[in-house]
Amino acid sequence: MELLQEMSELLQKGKAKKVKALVQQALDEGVDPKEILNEGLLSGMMIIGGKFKNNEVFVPEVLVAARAMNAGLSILEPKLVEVGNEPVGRAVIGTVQGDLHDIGKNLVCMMFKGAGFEVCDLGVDVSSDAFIDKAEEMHADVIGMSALLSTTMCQMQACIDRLKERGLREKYIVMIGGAPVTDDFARQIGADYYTPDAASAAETARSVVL
Ligand code: B1M
Repeated sequence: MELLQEMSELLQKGKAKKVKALVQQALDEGVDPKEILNEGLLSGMMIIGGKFKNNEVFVPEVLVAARAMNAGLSILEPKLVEVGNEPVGRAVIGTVQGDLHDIGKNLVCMMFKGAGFEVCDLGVDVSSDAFIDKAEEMHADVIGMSALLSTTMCQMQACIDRLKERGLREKYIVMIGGAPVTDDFARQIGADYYTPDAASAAETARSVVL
């Protein structure tokens, strides 16, 4: 669809306001929000990711594209999320310490909300104790950690170790994800679940708590 192609191209150029306007236009025209997410926003982000890897674009370009992505997501969120009356469970979700990538984590938060969870989004660069303290405070069922860097994945292990030190490991369902994370890694560090994408994370969490 031409509109989604244009959205993807504007996202790659970091045109946040225009991306936002096109997301609104697509919604007004009745385009399925999931189609807007996958074909308008994520497709553009994936192209930028490939160019970043090949040194065709650099951090500033990626940063503005990411801002445009988040701007688009802010319009899309209410359509992707349909909250019921009673939450099915509670989740604290964040990107681990040292890691500033937030797009995947934002999607995970949205999908959890859409699956009926009350979600506390802790943001990025979240320490182990910050995850645990908030989980304790809100009586969470799930601690969800995202990591995008091979150098920050170890923070997931650190959080699990910290849960053990504080005698709280059995109290929480620990879920992990992010581009470098794998099922093997999850098993290795003793996480409960690895899921490859935001939608399956939310589905898994829902099926575990219900
Ligand atoms: Co970064 N970056 N980055 N970056 N960046 C990557 C991750 C990288 C793979 C690019 C590359 O070289 N090919 C590479 C990591 C290499 C590695 O460690 N293996 C990299 C690097 C090296 C860096 C810097 C070190 C660059 C530098 O400064 N020299 C630096 C680190 C900063 C830091 O965090 N301390 C850096 C900085 C940045 C920006 C700030 C410019 C920007 C982030 C802006 C932002 O997030 N607001 C950025 C971006 C945008 C990327 C790429 C291009 C795109 C990431 C993204 O948002 N993808 C990325 C390349 C890539 O991934 N192809 C790259 C879209 C998003 C929807 O996918 O987050 O994977 P993702 O989420 C997916 C799944 O992984 C899953 O669900 C989502 C799909 O539904 N998921 C979960 C995620 N979390 C989950 C949790 C779950 C379950 C599923 O359960 C709880």
